Parts: sequence; structure tokens; C-alpha cells
Amino acid sequence: MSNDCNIGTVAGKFQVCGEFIFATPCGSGHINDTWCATFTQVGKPVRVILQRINHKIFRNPVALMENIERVTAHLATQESGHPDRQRRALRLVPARDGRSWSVDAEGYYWRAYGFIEGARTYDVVESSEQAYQAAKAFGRFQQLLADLPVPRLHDTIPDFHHTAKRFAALEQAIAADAAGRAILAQSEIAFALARKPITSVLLDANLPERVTHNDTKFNNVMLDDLTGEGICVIDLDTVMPGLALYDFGDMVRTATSPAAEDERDLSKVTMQFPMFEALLRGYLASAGAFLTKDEVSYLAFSGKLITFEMGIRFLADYLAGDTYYKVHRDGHNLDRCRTQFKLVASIEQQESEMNRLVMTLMSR
Ligand code: ADP
Ligand code: GN1
Ligand code: MG
Repeated sequence: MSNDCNIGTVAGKFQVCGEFIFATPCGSGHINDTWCATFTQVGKPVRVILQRINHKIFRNPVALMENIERVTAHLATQESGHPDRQRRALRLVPARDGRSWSVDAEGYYWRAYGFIEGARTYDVVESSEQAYQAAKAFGRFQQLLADLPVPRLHDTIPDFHHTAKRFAALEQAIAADAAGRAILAQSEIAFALARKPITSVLLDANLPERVTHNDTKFNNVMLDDLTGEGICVIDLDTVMPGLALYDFGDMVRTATSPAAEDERDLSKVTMQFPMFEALLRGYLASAGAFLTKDEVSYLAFSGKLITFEMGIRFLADYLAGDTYYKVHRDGHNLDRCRTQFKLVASIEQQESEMNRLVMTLMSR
């Protein structure tokens, strides 16, 4: 990992006026690396976000950045009438050569964003109001991008939410048992194999393709420090064509449980119904007008599906020897898999009630 000195070199590649002072790592993402860099401009501190793209996972960073250029420009136009427009869409800071990215000596692609002040992200949801605000912001994000001009965005990772292919990858990982860990994950493997039929449900449902975020973790929306409003959706690497339900499902996965994604005490992991209700109300407040009846009918299911999908992705990576997600301790991916499966079980217990709530809210 680069130190502050190298970060200073990287920072110098972007069109930031002022003198670089220092940078600190920020965020808890599993793929890219993020720093907050502070500059002084006429004696005043100015902050910029610098991100190093993991090109082993995002194989075509130039296409990815083209997507982000188009998406951020469109959002900026859509928000141009808002008094707080500067904080409501990510703003790319161009590199000195005018491109939206810069390549370092090791071949890593970097980008810079203006820092959104007076707002922050949370790894774990603290209140139903936060869940409501996050869901409303992600729904609004989909709504604002509904009229993104052609061409179709690049698929930055093909088949990203193709759950059936994710399941096939798990089956391969079990068969290969590359790290000799299958013996340590027998109950998780059994849990996964028993649920294969759910993996094709959305794929077979003939739902409309939309521009979606595809990584709507609760910590990918910035909530205003004063008002609590979800003001800006961040982490745009996977914005591409997808199903609206992938986004709603990932909100259920990350904003209904009071436990961290890697919590070891599974008794803390549970789908809290009031959080689901808040997500539903928030999402319908901004996306309700364009969702089809079919999409609405799968809202509760999508929470179960995307949580299951994440569980099998973590399990497959554990079995493969931790080659995809950053890990910070032994068994980290297995711990993550366990929280996901515990949450799936909790959703299964409440799914009928969740569906009833969807129908009640829609019939009003
Ligand atoms: P990752 O893919 O690693 O999750 P994110 O784009 O989500 O990367 O950024 C990581 C963290 O950096 C976020 O959780 C947020 O706290 C902070 N961050 C990202 N972009 C901005 C921004 N424009 N302004 C302020 N903070 C930001
Ligand atoms: C990864 O890096 P991060 O935390 O934004 C992953 C998402 C998962 C998430 C699980 C490109 O996102 O799909 O939902 O971890 N991103 C990629 O926490 O695989
Ligand atoms: Mg993120």
C-alpha cells in the first residue's frame, strides 16, 4: 500500500489548486483503496477523495471511468436546480491531462472526487429514519438515471448479479476445494446447496433492465450531519444495467440487521422488521412511481436473494483461499458468509409478513 508520500505524488496528478498536506485512508470497502487528502488553498483546508481502482477485479478501468463520467455529469444536470446541488452528486476532479483518471508508476488507475463536507457514511444502521433516508436516496438515484442518454453503460463486471452463475461458481469452488477448507464449512455448504432453486427466480421473471447502482450497501450513501437526509449516493464502480431489485435487495441485506457484515456473534444478526418497513417506505417514496407491479411483487424476495448471493460469494472466496475480498483475519470470509446466511434464515421466517406489508403499502 502506498504511503502518504506516494499519495502526495498521486494527488499532484489531479487539478487541485493548493498545497498537499497529508492523506489518511478512509472507508471499509473490500476492493478499492480510498484516501482522504487535505490540501491548503490560501490558508484554508480543502479535502479531496483519492481512490485507487483494483484492476484485477475491474478489468477495464477506462470503460469504468467512462461510465462514471457519464453518470456524474447526468446527475449534476438533474440536480442543477437544487440549492445544495454541489453535495448531491459526486464530482470528478480531472487529472492534469484532462482525463478523469491518472495511472501511477505501478500501473494502478486513480481518480479523485470533490469531498462532500457535512455528511458521512455509516457501516451499520442506527435508526429506522436512517434506513428510510438511505432507501429514498437510492430510489432517487435510479429515478434520476432513468433517462440517461444512450449508449448503454458498460458492464464493469459482467453478470455481476447473475445469481445462478454465482451459484455455479460456488459449486466449482466446492469441487475444487483449492484451499482445503470445505471440511470447515460443511454446514454453510449444505445451507447454500439447499437453496439453489431461488437463484434463478429473478432471472426468469422477465423484469425490465434499468440503470442501477448494484452495490447499494448502507455505507454507500452519505447522510447529512444536520438533517440526516440521504444526500449523495457514492461508490459508482458498478453502476450499469441491472434490475431495480438488486438495489433494493442489497439495502435489505445491509440496513435491516444491527450487526456488522463480519459479526461473529450470530445472535446479533437479525432482520429487524421496522427497518424493512422504513426501507420500503423510503424506496417507494422515490421509486414507487416507476416500478412495475412485477418488480413490487419481488421486493421482499429480493432482500433474501441478494443476501443469499452475498453469502455464496463470501463462501466461494473462502473456499478458493481468499482471492477476491480483502480479509483482515483468518476465516474472515467464512464469518461474513455466516452473517449472510443467518440473515437469510431470519428473512425466511418473516417473508410472508414482509410480503403482506408490501401489498398493504401498495394498495394505499
Ligand atoms: P469503497 O469501494 O472502498 O467502499 P467508497 O467510494 O464507498 O469506496 O468510499 C469509501 C469511503 O470514503 C466512503 O464510505 C466515504 O466515507 C468516503 N467517501 C467516498 N467518497 C466521498 C466523497 N466524495 N466525499 C466524502 N467522503 C467520501
Ligand atoms: C464489495 O468494495 P465494496 O465494499 O464496495 C463488492 C460488493 C459486495 C460488497 C459486500 C465489486 O463492495 O458486490 O456487495 O463488497 N464489490 C465488488 O460488502 O465485488
Ligand atoms: Mg463503498
